[in-house]
Order: sequence, then structure tokens, then C-alpha cells
Amino acid sequence: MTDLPAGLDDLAIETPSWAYANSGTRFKVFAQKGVPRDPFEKIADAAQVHAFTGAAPTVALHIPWDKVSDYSLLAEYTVDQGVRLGAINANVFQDDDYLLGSVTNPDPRIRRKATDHLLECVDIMDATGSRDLKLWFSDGINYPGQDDIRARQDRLSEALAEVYARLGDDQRILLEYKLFEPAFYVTDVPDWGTSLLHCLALGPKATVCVDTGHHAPGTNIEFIVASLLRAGRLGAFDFNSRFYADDDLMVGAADPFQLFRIMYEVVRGGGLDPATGVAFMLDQCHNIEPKIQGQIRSVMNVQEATTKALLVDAVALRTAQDSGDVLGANAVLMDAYNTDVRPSLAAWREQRGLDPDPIAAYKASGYFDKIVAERVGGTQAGWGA
Ligand code: RM4
Ligand code: MN
Repeated sequence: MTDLPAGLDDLAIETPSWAYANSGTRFKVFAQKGVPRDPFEKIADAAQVHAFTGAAPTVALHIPWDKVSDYSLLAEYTVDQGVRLGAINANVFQDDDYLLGSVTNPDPRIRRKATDHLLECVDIMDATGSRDLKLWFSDGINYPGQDDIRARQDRLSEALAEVYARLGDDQRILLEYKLFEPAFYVTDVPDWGTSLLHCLALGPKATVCVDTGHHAPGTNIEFIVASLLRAGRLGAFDFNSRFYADDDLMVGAADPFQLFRIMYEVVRGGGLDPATGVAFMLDQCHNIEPKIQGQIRSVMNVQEATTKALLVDAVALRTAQDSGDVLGANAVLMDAYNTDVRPSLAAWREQRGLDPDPIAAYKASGYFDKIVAERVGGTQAGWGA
């Protein structure tokens, strides 16, 4: 068994409230049994992921999906469950008004409405004690000439500046990017360059969120991670994996080697140190698999990749690199990747009073049967795709 690398204890993974709700594709949302009917039940499910992994202490909210009348009450309930509230995700992509965009819409009334929602999210952060406001804009255009590309950037920066000015000292904007979809010709924040440009213009409390599913096939995501960390502007990850587009499958499922390469750059750049403020969040939808188990498996996948990244022999790697030993350097990295870290992680869990096999322990706990029996009636949560 490999010795446990130092640093693993620093890894905290945030799970998204929407992962516990019904989801699907634009063709069909399949309802699952026991799915939460309100934000409280979503948090209870998220607490299970933390209880069995010991590594998922926070849960992100999405507004208005998780709208409640009293956010302090929700925050208290969350703590009672053994977890804490994390990032607040704004939603300016599901209102009929946003047909032609939200903060970049040519209509000033609609821009005002969208910006007001973002400001409302900061109010919620004040009540929940959240540090991060995650912004993803579906804004863009489908046809050349449809709107003025440059004017849309101006409108975006105006809205962002207003929200930035409203942030408290310890609050941040995480600006997410996505290559395409739902806009097909131009997306207003399509890539890390655009996100970074806006963040640099805003100031130090604005950082980039890298959603691993939001790139063109073949994009070297670890390069982006290394560059953003170097610039001090890597705010967060939205982890998931993709085979084709924005598949939102479990992180590490499609390409565990890519996840390892990403986590290696995180380790290399000091991003595991909580002081750098990098948030490790999941942004996934479990359309056909059990949701809580899917989240547990995802947390384990990130832990495995991180442990392997921590095992890279930095001295041997540097020596090989400095002496131009191409294959030797590559071998150092591959040795770490090819290590079976599952026994080490099982031991790590046992040392913390956790079951070495979180999935088996969760299945044996009876929680799923309990929520299936209890969650009868009401309307299951979902995002109505
Ligand atoms: C978007 C983006 C956001 C997420 C929504 C549900 O594609 O990834 O982070 O909040 O989906
Ligand atoms: Mn995302």
C-alpha cells in the first residue's frame, strides 16, 4: 500500500443541490424515486455524501431553483445536517424575457431585470454566509449580424461592474465560460480568455470558473488551469466529464487521465492550499444513475486523481526535466498515474472513522429506502429540461 500523501486532507469538494434533483436531456427528464421536493431535502441528500466520504462539506445552491423564504433558516438546517452552504449560482437563463440574452440583451429593461437578479443573489450570500457568486451566462447569438458582438461585451462588463461593486470584502465573483449552447454562433463568454479579461477589468475579487465540460474536444484543460493559477485567477472548478458536448457526466468517468493531469497542475500550482481559494465543485446531472451514489462516486474519483497527483515525485520530475530526459520525466508522471491509490484512500477513510467503501456503506445504510418511503406527494425538484 502506498503511503498517504500529505495534502489530501485539504481537498474539499462542493456538491451541487441540483445533482439531487431530477434532470435529463432536452428529450426527456426521467423522474427517479426518492428525489427531493425542496431545498431542505436536497441538503439532507448532500449531507449523506459528506457523511460517507468526509470530503464534501459544502453544498452549492442555484437560485431560483433553491429559493426559500428564509435563507438563514436554510443555512442553520444545513449546519444541523453536518454540512455548510457554499456557492450561490445565479440563474438568468430560464425566463422568457431572456430569449435574446440576459445581461447582454439589447433591451435595457431586460438587462436591468437580469442584473437585479444577480444583486439579489449577493443578498442571499449575505444571509447564507457564502463567499462565491457563480455566474454562467447562456447569452449569445445564433446568427451572424443578429446583434453587435462588441456592444454585448460592453453590456456584460457594465452588469458585472455593478455586481462587483456590491460584493462584500470576502465575497467573490466566479465567472464561468462555455464554448457554445444554447447560443450556437457566438457565446458572450465562450472561453477562459474572455472570462479572464472581464475578471482582470473588475478586480481581484473576480476569478474564473473552469467547468471541465465546457471546452471543444481536445482542449488542453490542464494548460488553462496552470495559466489561471499562475495569474492568481483560478477561482473554481465545475467538475464533470464529457464525451461529446456538455454531457455533465460524473467527473473522471470519461477521461480519468485528464482529471489526473488537471489535478497535477493544481498541486503543482499550489491550488490545493485553501489559502489560494480554489473551490472544487461538482456540476453534474445524474440522469440515469442513482444520484447520491453518483455524487459519492464523483467525490471518490476526484480524491483518486488528487492522490495520484500528490504522488508525483517532484524532485525526480524536476531532475529529469532539467536534464532533458524526455522519457524519464514522462515516466515519473505515469508512475504516479498508474499507482493504485484505492487501498491508501480506504486506509485514509478508516483513520477518520469512515467506512473504507463509501458506496457500499451508503447502500447498506438504508437511507435510500427511507427517502423513497418518506418522499411521497409534493413535486419533485428538477430543472425542467
Ligand atoms: C450550465 C453551467 C452552470 C450550471 C448550469 C445548470 O451549463 O455549467 O454552471 O449552473 O448549467
Ligand atoms: Mn457549470
